[in-house]
Amino acid sequence: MTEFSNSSDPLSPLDRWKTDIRKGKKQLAVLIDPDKCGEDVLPKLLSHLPDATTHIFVGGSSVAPGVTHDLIVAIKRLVNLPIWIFPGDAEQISPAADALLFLSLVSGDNPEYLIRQQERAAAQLQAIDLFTIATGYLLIDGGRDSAVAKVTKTLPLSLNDPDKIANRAMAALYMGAKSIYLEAGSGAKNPIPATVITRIKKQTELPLIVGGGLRETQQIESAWAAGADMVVIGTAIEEIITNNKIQN
Ligand code: 1GP
Repeated sequence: MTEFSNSSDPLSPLDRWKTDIRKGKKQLAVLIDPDKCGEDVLPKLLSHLPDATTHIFVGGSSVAPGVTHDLIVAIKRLVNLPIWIFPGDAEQISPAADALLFLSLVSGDNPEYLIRQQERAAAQLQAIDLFTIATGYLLIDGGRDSAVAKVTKTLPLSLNDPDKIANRAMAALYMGAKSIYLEAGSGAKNPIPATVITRIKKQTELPLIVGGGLRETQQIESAWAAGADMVVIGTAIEEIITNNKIQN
């Protein structure tokens, strides 16, 4: 692993992001799940990215080995946006990406997603050139069962205990996290509330990613206004394909 990204940007992906944060530039990441988006529909999907899109995230809860890499290579041929891996597990690492969110699921108590997957990832990262962003990943109750909870066999943090959410995020900071990801779960009924976003941003002062259940422009702008530095949308974009809204 080196400190440099694959792009021509002299700044690392993290330093670029922090610079943008200082300038007040909010980020929008579109999540592409290799399980739900094959290379056949990719050109149509990418041609319908929101204008505000700054990043592409690639990853899913259960993706077969090799699929993520091939999809990243295909995306790179079609768009000139930074591609960050948002991995469901260590099989989704690819040197073709610009950065890897090195996640630790600190909301849960399952060692598989606190250190074991990370151990597998570390074994691979020593042999490739991929920039990593250590990220404390917190699953918070979004009002609906989530794939993350199911796959990781962890419970989301309750909104009734905001101190616990804050303490888990602070624990991630003290363990060396460079960013925090507040996740309501893909397709969440209730996105992360503004009060939680504001508190976690204020307390950790780390670059903050927020996702899960965001589909309207107004919701995205509210998350940014509350303190999110980067907002992630997945389902809303996937529906462009599944609803056959894209014309040939
Ligand atoms: C899931 O936060 C992301 O990990 C995106 O969620 O699919 O609900 O947009 P949605």
